[in-house]
This record gives sequence, structure tokens and C-alpha cells, in this order.
Amino acid sequence: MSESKLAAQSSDWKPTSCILCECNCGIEVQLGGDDGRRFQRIRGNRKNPASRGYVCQKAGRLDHYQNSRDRLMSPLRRRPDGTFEEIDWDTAIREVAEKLAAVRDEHGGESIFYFGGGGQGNHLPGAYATSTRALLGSVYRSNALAQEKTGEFWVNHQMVGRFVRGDFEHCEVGIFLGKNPWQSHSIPRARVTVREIAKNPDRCLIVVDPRRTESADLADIHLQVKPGTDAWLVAGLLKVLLEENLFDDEFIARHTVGFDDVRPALDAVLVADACRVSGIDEDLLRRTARRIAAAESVAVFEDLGVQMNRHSTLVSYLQRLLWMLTGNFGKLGAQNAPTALVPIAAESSRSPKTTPVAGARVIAGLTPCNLIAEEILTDHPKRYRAMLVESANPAHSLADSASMRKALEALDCLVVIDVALTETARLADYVLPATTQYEKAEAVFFNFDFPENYFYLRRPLLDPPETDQAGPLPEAEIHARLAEALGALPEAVLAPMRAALEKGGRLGLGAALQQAGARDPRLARVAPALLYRVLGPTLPEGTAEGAVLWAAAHRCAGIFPDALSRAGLEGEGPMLGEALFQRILDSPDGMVLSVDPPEASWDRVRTPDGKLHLAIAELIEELESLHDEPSLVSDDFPMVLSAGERRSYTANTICRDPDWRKKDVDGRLCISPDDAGRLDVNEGDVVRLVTCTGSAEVSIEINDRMQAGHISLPNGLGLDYPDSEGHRTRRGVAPNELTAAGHRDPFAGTPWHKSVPARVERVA
Ligand SMILES: Nc1nc2c(c(=O)[nH]1)N[C@H]1C(S)=C(S)[C@@H](COP(=O)(O)OP(=O)(O)OC[C@H]3O[C@@H](n4cnc5c(=O)[nH]c(N)nc54)[C@H](O)[C@@H]3O)O[C@H]1N2
Ligand SMILES: Nc1nc2c(c(=O)[nH]1)N[C@H]1C(S)=C(S)[C@@H](COP(=O)(O)OP(=O)(O)OC[C@H]3O[C@@H](n4cnc5c(=O)[nH]c(N)nc54)[C@H](O)[C@@H]3O)O[C@H]1N2
Ligand code: SF4
Ligand SMILES: [Mo]
Repeated sequence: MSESKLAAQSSDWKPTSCILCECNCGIEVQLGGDDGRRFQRIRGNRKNPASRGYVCQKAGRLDHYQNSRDRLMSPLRRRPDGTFEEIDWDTAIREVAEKLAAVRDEHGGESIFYFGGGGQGNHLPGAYATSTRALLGSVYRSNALAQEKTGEFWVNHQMVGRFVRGDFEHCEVGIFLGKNPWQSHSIPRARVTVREIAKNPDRCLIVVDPRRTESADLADIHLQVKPGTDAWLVAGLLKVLLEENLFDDEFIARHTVGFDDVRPALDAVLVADACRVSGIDEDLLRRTARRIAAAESVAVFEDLGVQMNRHSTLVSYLQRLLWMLTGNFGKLGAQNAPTALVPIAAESSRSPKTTPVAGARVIAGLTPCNLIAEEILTDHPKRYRAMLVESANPAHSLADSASMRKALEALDCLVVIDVALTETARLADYVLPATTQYEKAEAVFFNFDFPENYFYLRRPLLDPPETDQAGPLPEAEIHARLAEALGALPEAVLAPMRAALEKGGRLGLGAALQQAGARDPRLARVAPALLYRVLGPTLPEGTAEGAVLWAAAHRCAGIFPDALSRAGLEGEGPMLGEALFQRILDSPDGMVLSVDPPEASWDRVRTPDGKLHLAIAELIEELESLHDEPSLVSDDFPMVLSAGERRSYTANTICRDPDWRKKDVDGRLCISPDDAGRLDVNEGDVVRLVTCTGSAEVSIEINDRMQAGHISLPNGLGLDYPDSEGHRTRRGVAPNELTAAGHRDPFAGTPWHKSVPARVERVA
């Protein structure tokens, strides 16, 4: 690079977004360093309509992601002795296509499993992977959502028929249930929003968490629940509302069905029991229920503290009863039904309904993560035999890592597409290096805001690295090459599409695609790769990977025309879709996708009668059987471990370099002063943490935010990372060495990572 170009580059602030959590706050980056590739300075981007300049402390450390020493620079192939050799892209693509096609031909495409598709900042790979999967006949897939959100999706589907979201910007009462927004965010400008609720005397912040979190410090009401007992707590709240006649009868009569089916089960709840089990003072519980009932609007956010815990699907259900029975849907500050450019939680008629081996429920098309190893480690003829992993690290992120590793090794073929040599990549037969999220166009499908919703196709800050090796490629390119190697997209198919685009513009291409798709349905299924090949090269510089969004924009315009018009997009039918796609391309800082009045939520309810459905028979049954529950703890394992807390410097396994963490570099185990005293251990001591699955040595932090009997480990640690000489050291404990796949919710199969029975032993 010339010196002047370098100088110009380093002084420019370039817009992009942070990729360390699903908020994807808009940032601006100044590049610099010897090669012009370092993230020299980073600040919030005020022009981003969702984050408006907001960032948390993590964004400033993104150079550790972009300039990681674990970066992959060449496709890798496993040798018979287990080591890797570098190969060129042509060989890699040909052999991967051949190997996967051979599995398909011998055992059927159903035996090829797809995991991942995007992390916190990149969802375009998953969209392009649909082409590869279609060509391979792969139908089963999963990703991290199937170890957190699928129970919630399932309940939403039954009760509302679609996804809903709480509006914390406008709510009077905001409830965070098993969620610590101060550290984990998940709503735009989380700290500002939470502080605003807390400091306004007319509003009320309620936090339900066994720890006194930073969010709890701000809360008007902190319900310091005993770990794993939220079902009792929320059932208790519902019973108080029923007893004290605090439900919104008019709303119930007008907008809901099924109340009579739920009522007896709620009536049977004993408030005193609920309080005893959950450890909450009855007076506080009653005051909380009254505050909720009195509010003009209530927004609720449930997250991993309950979703990765006992009775998670039941809690998702009871939580919804709480706001439905108090009339908190379809108004400002309550629950609403946001638009989405791409609906991630939608149920598809084409998805399998159960897993092939265990017959477990598949929700939103996703195999429960806790079942994946079980679906491989068997001689069942329908087992998964090959796997394509993209932008995910299941050997680290899924329950019981030891059995997950065994399962990945048992596959006939494992292919991993990643930027780094991860725990999962090390087990692969082929590793395909991807460009980073700052070297290609990227976007996520995690914007669920209401009344305004947003979208952001961001452009690359950097070219892919110059290297003597084969060099990384964007996933769109990898999937297009795989599609070609699998026999799709010959020039005979592409040429007429290019001609149609040239002659009739994008709408001309759309018409040609539709015609060709009607003649050959297989073509429709490789549309993402086809769009990348045909439309991609015609898009503005740096946006080629956004080609697949053209189809998404048209779909979105068909579903939400009014919401898009209210956001100032003009046109009808296909013209509106074009206007949306054009705005996506023309918005380097992100864009407002849609604007809704709260009433719009009612039009989006997708139950057959347009009402909210209060009764889910299976979950009413579970509510009725709550009192028979055995205790979580035992003599062997007297403590409850939350395995995977979000802290100020954790971000799943996106940043591998431990030095990216400014604090808590080793990820200590937090323990209450009481327990530390009982065990006679001191701050920083190394202890042995034991669960039924495994044990690990870890240093402790004595922390008065913890309640006695509860211990907590951070998420995303236990990665090894090379120093400048290439020597690898591991920092912290990988939480899933300690978790068990069988510890899971009976409905959704989601894990109980937040309540792992455990014990702490002193190390001599
Ligand atoms: N800093 C940071 N932020 C992140 C991430 C990250 O890795 N680091 N990851 C992102 C991702 S992928 C996700 S899914 C979200 C998750 O965001 P959160 O769900 O907020 O994250 P956690 O810290 O895992 O769990 C939330 C809280 O649950 C509490 N908890 C534990 N047991 C119980 C219980 O029995 N009942 C209740 N009510 N609470 C309990 C914990 O004490 C913790 O404070 O965060 C996102 N944001
Ligand atoms: N015990 C326990 N386990 C947990 C959790 C917990 O709380 N406790 N939390 C769970 C949750 S909520 C989540 S979301 C999961 C997350 O777990 P996973 O979904 O498995 O993924 P991540 O750890 O986020 O890893 C993302 C991967 O993407 C790679 N990557 C980054 N950028 C790119 C790119 O541009 N292209 C490609 N191809 N790859 C890229 C990174 O190198 C990394 O390997 O972990 C889960 N596991
Ligand atoms: S980690 Fe912080 S800066 Fe980055 S997207 Fe999340 S909230 Fe925003
Ligand atoms: Mo997550």
C-alpha cells in the first residue's frame, strides 16, 4: 500500500459495527499500524439509528478479533496422522464437495448436519449456506438458538403465532428475568435505557436474579431468587394477581382465549410454597405483583438465567401469562410484534418435526443442541454422519464437550468454515478460512425493535489479507464455489440471468429467476449463490455479499408494506421491495427499516382466531406437578453452579486472545463470602470444581453479589491461544467440560447450564 493511501486510511473514521454481542452497536474505526490494518481508535457512531453513538467497553478491544494470532490463512486438510496440511482452494472445494456428495449418495442428504451460520455479528453466511445445504439434501440443522431461545419460540408460536418483544424504551415497568442487561445488553443502548427506567420515580425496574447483579443494583425491586426456582416465583406472582383480583378482565375477555383452562392450575398454586421454594419474601412478592398490575405498561425480557434452567419452557409460558393477563400486548411500552427483514424464529412447513434418532422435538427447524452428540454417537441408520460447521464452535459451546468432541471425531466428514483455528476446527477433516467480519459486507438478522426497527448492511473496512497462502474468502464465495463444484450454476444457467439483469434490471432478473425456478425447482433453492454470482458483481463496491438480501427485501416488503411505508419507503409491490433493497445498499451507517403504531401488533398475531392463546395443556400439566420436584442439590453436589455468566470482557468465543480482557483475565469462579468461609478458602485460591461430568481447577473470587450455595463461572473461557513464539496456553475454564447433555428441558431440549449441581474442593 502506498504511503499516502495509508495515511489517508488511518485518518478516516470508517463506519461499521461491533460484533461482540447481538446489539451490533454502530461504531467508527480509525485504521493504522505498520500495515494499516490495526484498529487504532474506535468510537460509537452517532449516525447509526439503533445505537445512536452508544457503545460499551468491549467495542474498544475489537483489534484483538481482527488481528488475532489464531487467524486461518489457508484451507487445511487433515492428514492420516492427524496433523493438518495447507491446500489450495481448488483442491479444498473439490474435495469437500466430493466428500459431502459421497455421504449424500450413500446415506441420503438427511445424514449431513449443518451447525451455525452466524455468531453475534454475521448472519449472511447462513443465508448462503442454504444453497450448499439444498444441493446436498441436508435438512437437519442447528445453532446456538437451540440452546437458549427455542423454548421461548415454541411458547410464542402457540400463544401468539409469532415472535414478540418487550419495549423497554417506553415501558412503565421493566422486568428482567434471568437477564443482566448491564453486562449482556441485548436491547439497544442497554445501560442508558435501564438507567432511565431506574431513575424515573414513576417507572419501576424489576430484576429477577440469584446474584445481586449490576442491573439489580439499579433496580427498584430485586427478587433474589434461589437458582433454578423461577417457575415457582412467577407462578406465585400469577397467584397473587388472581387472588387479589388484579387481572385485566376486559383485555382477557376481548383479546384472549383459554383463560378458563389455565385458571384452576393458577388457583392451585400456594403463594407461601412459591415463596419458600424461590426464597422470596411473601410481602415483597405481593408488592411486586401489585406494581405490575398497576402499571400502564409492562415490558419483560427473559434470558439465559431462566432459558438455560429448570422448567425453562414453563417459565417462558408463565412469563407470558403475566403480561397477557395484565393486558400488556399491542401497546407502547408493552410486548409488541416487530417486523423482521429475515424471520429467524419462523416455523417452516419444510422443516423436519423431530430428530431422526431420538425423535426429539425440532423447533424453528433446529435440532436441540443437547441432542446433537446423541444423534451421532449411535449405530442407528439415520444418524448424522457428516457435518458442516460455520461460524460456530460447538466443541466448546455445547453441553458436555468431551462427548461433543467424541461425536465430531466419529463423523465420516467434518468441515469447518471459520476465521480461527477453534476447538471445533481442530477436529475437522477440512477447515476453510473465512475473511473476518471487517473484510466483507456483513449483517445480522437480530433486530427486533419496536416501534422502530432497524437493519444494517455494513461494508468492509479492509481488503482480505495479502498472503503467500491461498488466503481467506468470504462465505458467499465459498458457498458459490461449493455450489458450482456440486454441479449447480453452470454458465448455461448464469448467462441468461445476467442477460435478464442487464436488460430488465433487478426486477427483470427476478422475473427470469421465477420463470426458471418454475421449470426447475432446484434452481430456486440455490438462489442465494446464484444471486451472489449474478447480482453481486453489479452492486456498489463492498456490498457484493449483500446480494442475498435482495430476495429478503422483497419478501419483507410483501409482509410488512405499511410498516416500510411509514419508514419513508416509497412504492408498492415489487417497487417497494426494490426501494427497501436500495435503501439497504445506500445506508452505510445503518437504516430505519420500519415504523409501527402499537396496533400493528394485533394484525400480526398469527393464531387462527387472532387472539392470544392462554392455555398450553402440556405446560399447565407441568405447572401442576411442580410441587413434586426433588431438590437440585445433594450431599455429593451441595452447590448450584451457573456455568456461563456474561461479564465485562466475555464474548462467547469470538475473541480468542485472553489479553483482550482488561479485567478478570482468568475468568474466576465467583463464590459468596459465606461459602468461602465455610470452605476456608481465600480470594485467588485455586479450588477444584466438580460436577457429575467433570472437574476443573479454577481460582476464586469472593463476591458479595453471590448468594450462599450459588457459584458462577464466566462464559467463553478456556480457549488456548499462542504467544508470539507459538506456544499455546489456556486461560480459564471451558464451562461445558462440566455440563451434561442429559440436563435439559423436556419440551425444547434446552440445557440447564445455569443450575449445574456442583461441589468445590480445596486443593492442597
Ligand atoms: N458481555 C457479554 N455480553 C453478551 C454475551 C457475552 O458473551 N458477553 N453474549 C451474548 C449472548 S450470545 C447472549 S445469549 C446474551 C445472554 O445474556 P444474559 O442472559 O443476560 O447472560 P448470563 O450472564 O448468561 O445470564 C443472565 C443472568 O442469569 C442469572 N441466573 C443464573 N441462574 C438464574 C436463575 O436460576 N434464575 C434467574 N432468574 N437468573 C439466573 C445470572 O446470575 C446472570 O446474571 O448475552 C449477550 N451479550
Ligand atoms: N455452558 C454454557 N454454554 C454456553 C452458554 C452458556 O451460557 N453456558 N451460552 C451459549 C450461547 S447463548 C451461545 S450464543 C453460544 C455461542 O456459541 P457458538 O454459536 O458455538 O459460537 P461462538 O462461541 O460465538 O463462536 C463464534 C465462532 O465464529 C467465528 N467467527 C467470527 N467471525 C467469523 C466470520 O466472519 N466467519 C466465520 N465463518 N466465522 C467467524 C469465531 O472464530 C468463532 O469460532 O454459546 C453457548 N454455550
Ligand atoms: S458488545 Fe457492547 S459495543 Fe459491542 S455490540 Fe454489544 S453493547 Fe454494543
Ligand atoms: Mo446466545
